[in-house]
Amino acid sequence: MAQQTLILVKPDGVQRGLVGEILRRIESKGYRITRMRMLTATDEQLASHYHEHTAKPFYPGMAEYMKSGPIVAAVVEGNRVIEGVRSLSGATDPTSAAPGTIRGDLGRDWGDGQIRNLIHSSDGEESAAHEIGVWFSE
Ligand code: FUP
Repeated sequence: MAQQTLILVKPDGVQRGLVGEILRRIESKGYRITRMRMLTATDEQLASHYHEHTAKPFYPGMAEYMKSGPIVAAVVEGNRVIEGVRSLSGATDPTSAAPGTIRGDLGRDWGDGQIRNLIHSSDGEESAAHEIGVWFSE
């Protein structure tokens, strides 16, 4: 089976009308969307998805941001898709993310202290399997 990754178009991406543009970049690269849903994240889903970050000082603010509106969760497939979608996404900080990446082209600092970087993508096979289970549990 082809490798799978989990992506989230975060609330800023949905609110700004960038779902199509973000998914277009992933599909145009040649990867295949095999599952997709729009939902509003719960505290439980976020705590599981971000289990590595829940004890960090930025977590409460990030959780509020992630619950601030609907998100789009998708499973994306293809050979080396985890590495490929991370590369398309760009660095965590949208101000310094390279031009040509989703975060670099479409994101910025909005001056409220919260990193709003449009997309999440899994960083390894283990996290991809865990995260697919968080957002597609049924
Ligand atoms: P990334 O893998 O690029 O999505 O980034 P990380 O896993 O390091 O961080 C996950 C999310 O935590 C980021 F998208 C934004 C948020 N974060 C903060 O809000 N503040 C920080 O100092 C670091 C990360």
